[in-house]
Amino acid sequence: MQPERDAKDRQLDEHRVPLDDLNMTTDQGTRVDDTDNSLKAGTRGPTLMEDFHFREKITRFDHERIPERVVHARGSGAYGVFELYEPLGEYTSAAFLNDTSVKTPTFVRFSTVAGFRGSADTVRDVRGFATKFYTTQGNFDLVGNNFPVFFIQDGIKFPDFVHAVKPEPHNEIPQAQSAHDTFWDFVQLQPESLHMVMWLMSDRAIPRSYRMMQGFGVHTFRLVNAQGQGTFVKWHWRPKLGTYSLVWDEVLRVQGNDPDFNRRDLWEAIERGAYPEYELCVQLVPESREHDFDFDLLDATKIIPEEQVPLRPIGKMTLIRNPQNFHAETEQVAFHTANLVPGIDFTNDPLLQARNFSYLDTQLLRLGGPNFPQIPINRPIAPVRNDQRDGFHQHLIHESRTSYAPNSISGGCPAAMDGYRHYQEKVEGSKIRKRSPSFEDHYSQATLFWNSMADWEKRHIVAAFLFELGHVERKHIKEAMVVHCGKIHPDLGAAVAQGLGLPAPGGGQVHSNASPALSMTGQPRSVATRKIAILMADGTDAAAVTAFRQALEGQGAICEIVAPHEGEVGGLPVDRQLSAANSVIYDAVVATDGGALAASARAVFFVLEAFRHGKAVGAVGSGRQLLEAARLPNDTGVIVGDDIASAFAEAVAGHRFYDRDVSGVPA
Ligand code: HDD
Repeated sequence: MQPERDAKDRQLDEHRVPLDDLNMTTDQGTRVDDTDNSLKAGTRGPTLMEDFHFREKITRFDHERIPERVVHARGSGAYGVFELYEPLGEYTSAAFLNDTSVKTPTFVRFSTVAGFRGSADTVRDVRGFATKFYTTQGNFDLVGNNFPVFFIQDGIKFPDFVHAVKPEPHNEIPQAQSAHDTFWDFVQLQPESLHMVMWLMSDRAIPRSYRMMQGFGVHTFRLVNAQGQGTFVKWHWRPKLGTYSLVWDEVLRVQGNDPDFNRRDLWEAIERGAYPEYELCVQLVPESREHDFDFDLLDATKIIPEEQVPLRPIGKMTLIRNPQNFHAETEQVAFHTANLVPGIDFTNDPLLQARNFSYLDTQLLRLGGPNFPQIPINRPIAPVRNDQRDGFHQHLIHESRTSYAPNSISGGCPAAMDGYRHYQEKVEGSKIRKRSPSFEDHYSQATLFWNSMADWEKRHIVAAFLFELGHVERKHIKEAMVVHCGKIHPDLGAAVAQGLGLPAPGGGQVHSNASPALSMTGQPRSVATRKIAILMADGTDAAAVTAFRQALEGQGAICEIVAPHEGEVGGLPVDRQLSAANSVIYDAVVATDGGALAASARAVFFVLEAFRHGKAVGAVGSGRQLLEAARLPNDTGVIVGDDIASAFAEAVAGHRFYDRDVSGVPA
């Protein structure tokens, strides 16, 4: 079913250019007669200056690029709609958080952080999760990430951090990687980043899909009710499909097989009508409890464990529409942490305070001047009236004879009244360049994260440290990191030291607290939208394949027939030929033919690789011969038989079998 059209969608109609006129024109609307030959003095003569069409065409081409975002350059966008579950008037006066009948249009941009615009999607990195709510009171931007903490505590360190993680300055290597000296040099000298680094080394940094990752506002913000009372709030997005990740070895291979893996996944899901859903949850902390924690609420390197302050679901966002033009919408969207509506305010988190400067500043450069809020994707659905004027690319014709306040000529309009009121927080202090002592503990929550991980998650974290530090050239950086790891947990320190061939760090005392909510175990399970490769060949029993396929597709899975050639096999259309397919772009694989495929090294590799990455591997009918040819151990998640559809679906819904021993699997 097509989602309803909302106010933002209708507003964009005035800017859309349909392909309803087949005649080409210049930018001035003059019909073009020939766009293949420049105007020349004779067929072999020089091009003439007066060829205005040639000059316009080339000039426009020369100016097509705008600066990519200095961070989060690679991203994908989608339109959505936010629906509130229950009015929150007790905490906030924000209209869109008070009226459950209102459907608020949104635009979301997911992104990686470090890579350039053309880098691969599946890299070890933080993912941006930025949401623009087009509310009736103006735009509210929730510019978050898929980790709940950040690398630094004070925004003045942001250029240092970004310079360290970006490619190194002398040779611009490596692209979209933290596995290099300058990043780890920064980390070893700036231990406030360690908690975030634990998230970065975990599988959270390699999400299976933008549809299967959480989002966090990170900072403590403030809700303010109609009486002017404040409540601290942390924002969380929780994907309905659960939070799932790829495995590292797979990530490396997806980069080559489909660098657009996450982007394509989001696009295709929305095109297919499998609209991604995220629940918006809040952690609410009364102001009276501000100092009740063993960390500072203003410190963005800390979470409030869910066990201490539970998550309260307040609404749901559904992504319902793909953009129509990447540049116009996804590239030109401009987020800003200071785009707020009445009822939502900041705290003094020094990272947030810095962001409130940086985002406006960066858009001025990136989008070429102060009128970027008039770009269609950025326009609020609320009316815009003020005395701000002129500048490059002004699109509006202000009819008013005045552009100042107060005025008597325009009846005093536009008048500033009944608008956004900043929370009246009492502040006092001496001007000082110093952090609060309450920001000093950099290890406790890194330890909390480690303690909360399942065994497989711990193994992956250790492997990630070893991969990353294995790419570091300078020994003193590795040594320092081993010491930090030991302070986070002696087990982590010992494992990393062992892999790096360094002495185990001295064991310190660490706490044993855990926050089970931090582990990715126990996620909602569903086979819906999971992609399954059905390996088939000429001669496969098509009826069995069709029955299997229908059973899986009936539950929302996406099945693709992969066969040695295009066209048809057994009367069924082939989706991909084997030489153009790879197991890493699927969630699971089922073999349905034994003969031809068992003799194909590529098919054998296909199932071995899927097995190695912990995926469900099935065999129907003679398909078991392929599994035998691959010498697959009879392990968990390997499902063989003639009626395996429901057992296989159950295995796929469980995502991965992380406890398989794959050390001897040659793929
Ligand atoms: Fe930032 C982009 C998220 C700290 C400065 N940031 C950007 C985007 C996201 C975040 C999701 C991409 C928005 C989009 O899709 O267009 N940033 C965060 C989070 C942070 C954070 C969750 C910490 C909690 N950022 C941060 C700091 C600064 C910036 C401390 C500077 C002091 N961020 C920027 C920026 C960017 C940006 C330079 C680049 C492009 C843009 O803003 O629009 O201004």
